[in-house]
Amino acid sequence: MWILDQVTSVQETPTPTQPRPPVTVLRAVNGIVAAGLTVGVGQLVAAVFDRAAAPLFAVGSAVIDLTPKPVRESAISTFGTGDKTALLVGMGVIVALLAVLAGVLETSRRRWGSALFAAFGALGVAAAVTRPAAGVWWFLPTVLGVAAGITFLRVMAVRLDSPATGETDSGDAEQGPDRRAFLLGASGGGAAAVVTGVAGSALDHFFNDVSRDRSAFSVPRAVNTIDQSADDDGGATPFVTDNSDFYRIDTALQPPQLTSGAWSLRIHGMVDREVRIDMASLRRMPAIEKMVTLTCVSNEVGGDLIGNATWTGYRLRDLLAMAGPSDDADMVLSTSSDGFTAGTPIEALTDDRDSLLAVAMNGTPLPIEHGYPARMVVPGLYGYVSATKWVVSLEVTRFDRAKAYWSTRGWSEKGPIKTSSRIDVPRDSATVNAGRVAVGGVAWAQPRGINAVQVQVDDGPWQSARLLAPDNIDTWRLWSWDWDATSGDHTLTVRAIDGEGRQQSAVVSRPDPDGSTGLHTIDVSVS
Ligand SMILES: Nc1nc2c(c(=O)[nH]1)N[C@H]1C(S)=C(S)[C@@H](COP(=O)(O)O)O[C@H]1N2
Ligand SMILES: [Mo]
Repeated sequence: MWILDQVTSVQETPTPTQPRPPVTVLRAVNGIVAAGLTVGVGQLVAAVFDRAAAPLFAVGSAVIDLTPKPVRESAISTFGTGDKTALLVGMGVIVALLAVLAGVLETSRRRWGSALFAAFGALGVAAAVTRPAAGVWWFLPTVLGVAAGITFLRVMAVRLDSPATGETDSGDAEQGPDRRAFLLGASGGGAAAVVTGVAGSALDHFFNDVSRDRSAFSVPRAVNTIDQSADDDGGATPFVTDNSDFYRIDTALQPPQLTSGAWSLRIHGMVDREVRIDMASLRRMPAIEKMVTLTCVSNEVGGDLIGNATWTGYRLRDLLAMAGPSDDADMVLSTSSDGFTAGTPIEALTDDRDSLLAVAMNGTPLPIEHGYPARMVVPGLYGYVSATKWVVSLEVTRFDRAKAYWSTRGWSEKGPIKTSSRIDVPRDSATVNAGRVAVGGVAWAQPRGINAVQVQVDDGPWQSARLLAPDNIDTWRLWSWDWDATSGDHTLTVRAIDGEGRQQSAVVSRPDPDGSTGLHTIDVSVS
């Protein structure tokens, strides 16, 4: 009878013009909108302090710092320099799934969704306040964001569980929630999420974006001039890498925004006197220009985490001398404004290789993602132990006292660059016509330089490639070789001999802990 009543009452309900979404879907929507509001309010509040204090940003940065080495390596080899986009997309998906879960769980009687929000809020707060650069207020964006999210989630959950008003006389429970009121609230919440998010990024742009500062930055004139002319003839790869093509590797989810006026470099630790140098005093010193090829320790054999540029900057030797480093010191721990650190042997910064505090790259102010307004450039060492971008502090110390970012994550303390070489043309798996085929690529062994490059076809003899100008010990060297290709499938292998006469290692080893080895080979079909 009771069931019959139900059926009857449902049948008596006027058929809606559109199919109505089940309540569970509405609950899921509630969770999504509440999460959007959390993120939006978090962005907005963070814009006032620091974008890095925003909940998603803080959690993403913490994830980067806590990522185990094998995962990081596979992320870099899968996504390359798109690893951050991949992380953001992945986080977005996870947040959306959690939001749906929280929405479905939250009812007027059960506050499980709110609890989930609070738990992840606590995680966000923990991530924000433990960031190396965190200020005392960095908990606020997450707390206010989560408060907004939970309030919304709660109000809407209660609304979903109360019957539609105005139809209280009969069968109200079967009417379900007032969907119109819910959708109104959800659109309002969604709009608020978008408005706070957009306002947050606009404010962040207004307060924190340094592109205008960068455009106004004039590149200092160097006291020396270098010969920029490169013999690109037969070169498969440009000798100088365009800034826009230069590989980017760092732990920053978004590059730090540091104006040249706000920037200063503190030199401290085992020194006679601590010094702080701002941009104005830096610019009174003589600037020099130098071509240096940067190389990432994560580069696989044949990989492209390497680039060559002309850097303009100031000798780190002179800057360190102002502070008077102690003879007992053997390391300089450089710190970036976002807390990244690198530990560099002090002699690499004080010997005659002219390590730089660079402010310009290929004649333009440093691109923001390459360290604006100042970074280190040290010939001969992998980037992770030397090339600190957005550098703000140099602590003169010892390897037995201080540990740098990657040295605490399973990478070697020291990172001299290993001799390596790469074939750029033909491409791997290419098909070429029989006859004369131009083979070419790059070889590097900074700061020893390259003496020779040799190419092998299948198991044949090693044959000398032509080395192109210029011949710098701190940059890569372009090479080319004319191949008289015969039809069939062939394998080409390249190897380099460094400036000290040592052959590149053919032993295959992974990038960690101190750089990959092995010879680059490509397969070519000749028709
Ligand atoms: N602040 C900061 N500087 C950094 C890093 C970083 O994660 N943060 N990564 C280093 C690494 S591992 C490399 S290989 C070089 C890459 O410099 P690029 O991005 O300008 O090519 O920067 C180095 N400097
Ligand atoms: Mo690197």
